[in-house]
Amino acid sequence: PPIPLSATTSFDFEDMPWFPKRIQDIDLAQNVLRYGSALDADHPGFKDPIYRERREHFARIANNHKYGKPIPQVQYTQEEIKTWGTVFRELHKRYQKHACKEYLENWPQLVKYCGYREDNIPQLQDVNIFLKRKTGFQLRPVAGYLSPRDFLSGLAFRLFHCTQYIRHSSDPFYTPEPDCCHELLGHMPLLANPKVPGILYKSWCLTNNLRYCFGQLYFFTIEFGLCKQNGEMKVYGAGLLSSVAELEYAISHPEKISRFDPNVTCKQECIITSYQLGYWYTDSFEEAKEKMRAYAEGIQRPFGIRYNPYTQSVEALSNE
Ligand code: NLE
Ligand code: FE2
Repeated sequence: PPIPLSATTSFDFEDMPWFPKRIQDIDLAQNVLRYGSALDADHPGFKDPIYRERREHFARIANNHKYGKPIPQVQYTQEEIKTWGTVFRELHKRYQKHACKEYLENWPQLVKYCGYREDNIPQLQDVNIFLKRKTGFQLRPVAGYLSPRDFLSGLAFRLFHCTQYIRHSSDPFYTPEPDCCHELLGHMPLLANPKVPGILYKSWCLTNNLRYCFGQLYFFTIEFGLCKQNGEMKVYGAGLLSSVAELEYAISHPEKISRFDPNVTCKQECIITSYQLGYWYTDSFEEAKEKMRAYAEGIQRPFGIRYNPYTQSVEALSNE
């Protein structure tokens, strides 16, 4: 079994590209890839100066955040709450039939403890406190699409990066970026489920040379995955569970849904600005976890790595 590297061994983290070793190092791993505070031209909010200003406000909250500080409360506008309400109502009609059971299980608690309602956008800090207690996950505000590397690094410390702004009101049913509807309705119910985290979230991280592939697998499971339950196809991917339009699209195109196989799936291109070219399913939710575990075990690394939950830091281990 791996043993901690002692001072006498020559292995040195300095030989590796930098990555966070302690939870507070995550403050230094915040490369927002797209949009951020400067929106791209094809974004529905690009021509709306009020929306852009609002996004600046959210970007400031995210950029000023330091690990351990509470996430500031946000006073959402009437228009923002209306957009949320539309998304919430329309998705709700579909969840009973299409969402996997692990997703549905936590709704009553999210309503009770986090203010999940059609007329209220839950506050990230309330969800943060709830999650910490349920599964040990913590949230951190982020200004937009985070680079996969930084996003996966956060997961190593059970830190999930969450956007806090909402999509533009002109298109409530699909947005290319993550937004609070996506985080709160897509991700939180599964992150709050103690049966789920484990391998699906945990060991993405710290596989420096293979992060790219892990990014793809994360994308086609956690973001867009499906699984069978009682013989029926169910959705667990957050990108589908937060988009009325793509959810409808995916479930009405069974020919686009193939059996998940990490070695095949990781070659498929991730599409960020429109629907996916294909989706992947497993025969059960557990099968997705098992396949990921097996895949992660097969990876060759120059050193082993262990997360120390007491110090919330990572330690290198000799592979001998
Ligand atoms: N397309 C999704 C939605 O409209 O909710 C967001 C995807 C974020 C990866
Ligand atoms: Fe997501």
